[in-house]
Amino acid sequence: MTDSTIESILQEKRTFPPSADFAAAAHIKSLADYQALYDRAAADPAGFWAELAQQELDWFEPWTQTLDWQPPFVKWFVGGKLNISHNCLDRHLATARKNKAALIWEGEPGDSRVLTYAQLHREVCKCANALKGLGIGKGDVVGIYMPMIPEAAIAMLACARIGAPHSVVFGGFSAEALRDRLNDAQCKAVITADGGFRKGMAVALKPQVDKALANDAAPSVEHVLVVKRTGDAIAMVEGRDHWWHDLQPKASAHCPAEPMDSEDLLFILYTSGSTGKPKGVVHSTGGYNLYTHMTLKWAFDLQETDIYWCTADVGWITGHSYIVYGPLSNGATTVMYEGAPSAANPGCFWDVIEKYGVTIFYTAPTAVRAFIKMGDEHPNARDLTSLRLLGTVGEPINPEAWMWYHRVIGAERCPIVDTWWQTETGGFMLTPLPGAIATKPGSATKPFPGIIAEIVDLDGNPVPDNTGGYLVIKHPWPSAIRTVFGDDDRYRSTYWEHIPPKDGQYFYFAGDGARRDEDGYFWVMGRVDDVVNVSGHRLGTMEIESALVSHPAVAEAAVVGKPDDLKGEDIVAFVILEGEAVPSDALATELKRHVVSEIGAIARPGEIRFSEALPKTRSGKIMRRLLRNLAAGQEIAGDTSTLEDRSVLDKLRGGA
Ligand code: 7RM
Repeated sequence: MTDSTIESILQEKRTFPPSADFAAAAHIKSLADYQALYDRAAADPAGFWAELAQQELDWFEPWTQTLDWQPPFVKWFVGGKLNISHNCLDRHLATARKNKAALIWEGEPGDSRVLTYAQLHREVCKCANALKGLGIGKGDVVGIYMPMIPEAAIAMLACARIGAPHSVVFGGFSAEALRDRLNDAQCKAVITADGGFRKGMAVALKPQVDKALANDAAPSVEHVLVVKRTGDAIAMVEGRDHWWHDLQPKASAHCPAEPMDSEDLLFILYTSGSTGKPKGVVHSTGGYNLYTHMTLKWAFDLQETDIYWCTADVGWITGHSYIVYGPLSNGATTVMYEGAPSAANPGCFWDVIEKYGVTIFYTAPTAVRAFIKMGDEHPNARDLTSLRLLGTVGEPINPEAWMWYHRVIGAERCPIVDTWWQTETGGFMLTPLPGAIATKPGSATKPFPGIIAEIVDLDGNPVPDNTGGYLVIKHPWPSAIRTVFGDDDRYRSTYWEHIPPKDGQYFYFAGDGARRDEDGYFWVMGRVDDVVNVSGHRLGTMEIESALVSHPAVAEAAVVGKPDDLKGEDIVAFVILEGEAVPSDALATELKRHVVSEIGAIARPGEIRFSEALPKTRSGKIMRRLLRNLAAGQEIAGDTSTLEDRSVLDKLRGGA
């Protein structure tokens, strides 16, 4: 965040209570109702969730134990059997939802498609059978590397249906990043497309898969299933590669959902941390189904007639939980959009809202800021009166952007639901319940019922109101990360050891700094670890450094975030070159391109700064805090006594 953002958040005093009309029709209608739910859940979390799981989901077999908490490992609804694809599809078919739109898709060059629940169920069953035909079954991990097309959701639900955990890799990741993820999860198959459309241009995907699999570099992968989307010519490897349009029509539309254990692995999703390679976050079936269902229903006050649109990509957790599973489990109509905001199409979001009469709209602060820049005339020229609720996620929203969203998009009528959560939490943790909790611009307000959140110091002691500290969660919740795939030690050390357990109390460490005000509202300030948040995308500085160092001209690199008005943060890389290499603009451009090819365009550094040395502690740790000051053009703040060689700072200042 920029200093001015922090300043304005600290001074923010405005509150926006729910309107009487909104509250009267909402699922949770008053602060007293929220408080009662919160207190009930806090007094007996297991009982609270058990009641909801019974009411809201279909179970093939009941569970025998609601919560099994053996810190830091948690299980929910032990022994229960269910299938999330059944809960998202089959159970709606016996109701009036059968012919309701489940998925509305708006493709980039003007394509569109609507699938009713009955149609989506049919497509999912066929895809599930096609996968079975390739020998994919329960427990086999399937990689999904797709553009934003209905087949991405169909593929996810088909995997879930047969008990094959999916591992979705964002379509913007490079072949290298894809290969690492396929290998880590030991994927047996990959579902992809020839390509997709991004800002009006075709972007190739299958050639990236070919590159990832070349020279047997991902030997676990036996099959590649390819959707034809762009129609661009691609190579097909005999025996390995199969066209979706060949297999799908031949497959039977009858495929019973596999009864899954509540704790069976539903999916793996890779996310960045402060050290090492990305972590495979593991989510299991029952708790995840329940929690994404309940949070969407209550925090977005989902009603039967809503047209709900989340602008995320299915490659991120937001797409998993709140484009696919949460909305479909609730029997809602979910909109999926292949496009992205761009100056060339400054009205694109507002066109989609007008075209489909979107009632609930969920996007990221970075998108809001981009649209502010493009001008009010674009939203003002569209009919946005269908909207009744606006959501935001991904990074702290600055009060200026909040107010614009409220005024220009929400016409001062729509509650703004700022949801704080993470890949690891599976669903919203801090969020207003819009009929109950007054909002404050820049605050994700209060914990969802059942979530015990606290701001503590490194010893686990709560800090006073309005004092910065670490955001922790003190009781397990149903959709909590179960482990890091294949690495229980890393799970333990990343989330449970930063703040050591005390008197039997464990602290889930979120990695965010935050404070709580005198009204009990949480204000999340941003990451306290070496993670940068660029346009709401989470990237480990270490991953980018490794990519840079893999270039022959680079000896050493240190990456930090720098405040950016539009993206929240931008990436600045301090680079020390190998002996022969000479700094130049051309080399800087080449290094940026190299990072893009190693990780993907989301990781492209905004700035490369060549330097002769990096500020290090005597134990050899790069002092990123100092680099952050330099990158932001600020004076070096705080203690520099641990610095090994103080002359480095002068060199860096001079060399910048
Ligand atoms: C859903 C998602 C998680 C990190 C998290 C925060 C930041 C997300 C908010 C937010 C302030 C918010 N998953 N973050 N939402 N910060 N207010 N409403 O983004 O795993 O990709 O990122 O994003 O730092 O730790 S994520």
